[in-house]
Amino acid sequence: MWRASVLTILPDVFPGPLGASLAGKALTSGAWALDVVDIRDFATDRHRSVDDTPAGGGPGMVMRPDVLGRAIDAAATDKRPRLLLSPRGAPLTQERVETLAHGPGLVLVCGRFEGIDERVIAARGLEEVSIGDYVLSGGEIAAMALIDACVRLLPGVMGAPASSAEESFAEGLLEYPHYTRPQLWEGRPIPEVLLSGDHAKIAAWRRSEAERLTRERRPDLWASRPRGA
Ligand code: JD8
Repeated sequence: MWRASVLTILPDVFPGPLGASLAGKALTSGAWALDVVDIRDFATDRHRSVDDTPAGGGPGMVMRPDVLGRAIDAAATDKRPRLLLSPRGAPLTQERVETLAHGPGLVLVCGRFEGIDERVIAARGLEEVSIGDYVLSGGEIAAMALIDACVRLLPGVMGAPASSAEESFAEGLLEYPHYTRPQLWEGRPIPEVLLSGDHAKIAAWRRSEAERLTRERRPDLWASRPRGA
């Protein structure tokens, strides 16, 4: 079974939103598993310390390599990828998410404070990944985002298995606009083509809207969208 092991000093925040909706039902029904490891359980002093002052001085605190190393050794004896959520990591992509969802699962290390001791990254073979160019206060929310992105791709988790291949993102496009009833809301109608019953025409309209939105909002995605071989 696909398994995410999350190492954190905030174990109470999990499963959080991963316990709700389709991911939550799939968790309850055993389609995937979540282990939450409290890093503090691997501290050895009376105060259960996980952090210490930065070598060389400077602000904040740094997570200790000895405590984190023991937590990783206890959580991960298998060959799952070990990722460290970090703002300096490689940007996470849908392509990477698909690769990770096809594998055995993940070991995710969530840092806090100023970050973690550099030596533990090398010694435990952690690969740094980032969920985007903005600064969070720790890795937990990033870990949840990554797990959510993977779990929704697992067989039997999403409602409609056909829809992921069709998703605009797979084609390097943003989503087309969606509408539902009422047909007229606050003076705004649903585009007439969507009420026509002409499925070829609807598909063509959606495609052209997805392309227009991608050109306008994400010229970077538009320039590098996948083209048929
Ligand atoms: C983990 C500590 C905060 C980071 C000083 C205080 C991911 N895309 C992302 N943005 N931010 C994170 C992230 C931030 C984290 C930690 C992930 C652990 N912080 C630190 C360095 C600068 N602040 C992230 N994935």
